[in-house]
Amino acid sequence: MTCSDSAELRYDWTVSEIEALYTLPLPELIFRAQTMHRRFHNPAEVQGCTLLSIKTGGCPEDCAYCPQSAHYQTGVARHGLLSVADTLTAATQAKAQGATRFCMGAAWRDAPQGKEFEQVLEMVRGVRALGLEACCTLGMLTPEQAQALADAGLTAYNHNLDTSPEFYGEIISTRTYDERLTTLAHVRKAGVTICSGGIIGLGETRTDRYALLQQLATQHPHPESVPINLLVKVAGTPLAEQPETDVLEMVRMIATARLLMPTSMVRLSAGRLSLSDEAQALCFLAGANSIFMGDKLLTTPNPEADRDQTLLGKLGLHLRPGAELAAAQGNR
Ligand code: SAM
Ligand code: DTB
Ligand code: SF4
Repeated sequence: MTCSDSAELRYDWTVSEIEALYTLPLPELIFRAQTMHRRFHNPAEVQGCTLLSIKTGGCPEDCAYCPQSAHYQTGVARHGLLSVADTLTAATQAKAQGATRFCMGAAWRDAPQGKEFEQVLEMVRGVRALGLEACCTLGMLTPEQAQALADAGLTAYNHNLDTSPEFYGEIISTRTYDERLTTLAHVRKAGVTICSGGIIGLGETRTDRYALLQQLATQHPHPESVPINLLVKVAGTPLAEQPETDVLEMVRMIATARLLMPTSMVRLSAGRLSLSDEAQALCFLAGANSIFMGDKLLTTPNPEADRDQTLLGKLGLHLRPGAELAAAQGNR
């Protein structure tokens, strides 16, 4: 990115400006988003990320969408912290399947102190040693924990804002929006990049989506990574019977995120099993440039690897090469 490009980035977006973009005629919105996308990213390239649930279920938080909350009976089997060896085996497989980012998720309210945290640091060092980007999502962090993760080489910390400040209390009662923002500030201060986005389909209004996007796009710098999730409805959670969300809302959300945060990775995250190939193609046209690969997200299903290979092949898109391959290609 050149200085003149970065000078164009804005951090003062108003809700009415965001609404004006989100509600553009769809072809115009996609055209503008794709034009912006091409200024900062390779339009034929998609980053593959792989998720691993390193600690599953039994979470004390009550996030209404989440199969891992201890407040709901969802049938998700609880599992304590995985070993470093098992985690690195999964990371090695992810790399072999073309992923360049490995994301480790733990169903904790806040990251623990002591031995378990040391184990996570060891995982981060191991993932980085494989040449992969390492991302963690462990709940709330203290400034010291954020620094320790930075020192271990963590690339990114995922901590979603999920929805608007106004609607947040309808979805989660066990923590506040401000607590979320505080952890993000600790992560930023430690020099780890931020992965923060949200979910659509929770019963929020479009205005809630504009407000979420405003929260993200007024951070300075913007989150380097913005995952946009479509609710995966899980039996036993309060949102199990939520009405279907029009997939074009996902496209509008991605396109608007791309326009507001041009240099960020916009990740087409949970919910791809509800999207046709055509809907996913529209998401890529709208500026999404990353997907989660592999047949499982954290606890819910995701498209099989061969279906994704076929989809990317049909669209003429390719996975972003890993650092080793990119260096080899550069040396040719
Ligand atoms: N406990 C950590 C936290 O909340 O930050 C990390 C794990 S949590 C599963 C990470 C994100 O996954 C949530 O913030 C939410 O946006 C997304 N997520 C969880 N359940 C989902 C579902 N059923 N459908 C779509 N996205 C979901
Ligand atoms: C994000 O925004 N989505 C991913 C990742 N960040 C950690 C998680 C999606 C989880 C979907 C529900 C599940 O599989 O448990
Ligand atoms: Fe816990 Fe995260 Fe699920 Fe909320 S989203 S219940 S914090 S694992």
